[in-house]
Amino acid sequence: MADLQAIADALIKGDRDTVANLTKAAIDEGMGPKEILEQGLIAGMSVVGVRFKANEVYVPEVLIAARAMKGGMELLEPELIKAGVEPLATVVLGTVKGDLHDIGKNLVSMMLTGGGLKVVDIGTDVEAQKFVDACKAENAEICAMSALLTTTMPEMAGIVKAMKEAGVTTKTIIGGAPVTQAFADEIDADGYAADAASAVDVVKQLIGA
Ligand code: B1M
Repeated sequence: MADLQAIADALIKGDRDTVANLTKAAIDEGMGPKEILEQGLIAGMSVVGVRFKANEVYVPEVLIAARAMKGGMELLEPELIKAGVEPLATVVLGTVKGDLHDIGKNLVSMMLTGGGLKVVDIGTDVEAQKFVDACKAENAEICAMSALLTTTMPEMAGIVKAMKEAGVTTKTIIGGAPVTQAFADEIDADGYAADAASAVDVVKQLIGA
């Protein structure tokens, strides 16, 4: 009998090969892909998220855990598609115009993926209109923006405004080192997260998951 807790434990340790081997064994045994995803991979990534938020692990450990998760996901994705398992929601994610910082954004992407969400990463230095277009094209539930510079934070206000003007109902979430809840309130963003793990909680709250 495949051991889903062992998949979660290997993911927490960042042991990509073990995650892949155990995931393959579980698939070969005929275990449901949704079960493997939720009780194995997502369960492991959630622990990493909690530890990251508590400063018990740092960026390198999260990156290694995300790589291990990818090792399992590569095998699981075709099974999830075959079984018609949908992601919880689609998130369009990018760093705002004028801003090239992407390490935090990439971490947010990994944690959201680890939380069972589909992430459409539209990159760095992204103009407001591109956020709007991507949210429409992807029929995204969430538009997630990252900014690391005080000079690029105002771009977020422009994106929230452009979404409203375009009649796009996608909810907005913002984050990045200089960004605060007060700023999110000021620009009328729907959510704010201080770190990548909290972004998963806030997105899930916004979609009512
Ligand atoms: Co830049 N840089 N940088 N930089 N850089 C900072 C941000 C700075 C604080 C350094 C400093 O002066 N002390 C400063 C900003 C000052 C300010 O505006 N307040 C700064 C500056 C000034 C600049 C340049 C202007 C420097 C220059 O050229 N004169 C320039 C700007 C370029 C541009 O963007 N147009 C610049 C360039 C660069 C590099 C290219 C060299 C490089 C970026 C490489 C890359 O990203 N690929 C770089 C780096 C690495 C940094 C520091 C050192 C590290 C940033 C980082 O990756 N942190 C940074 C100083 C620092 O933070 N110590 C600095 C690690 C990352 C995991 O954290 O991105 O905060 P962070 O993400 C966190 C949270 O913020 C949150 O979750 C993440 C993980 O928990 N989060 C979200 C992020 N996005 C989120 C979105 C969410 C939710 C949470 O929801 C959607």
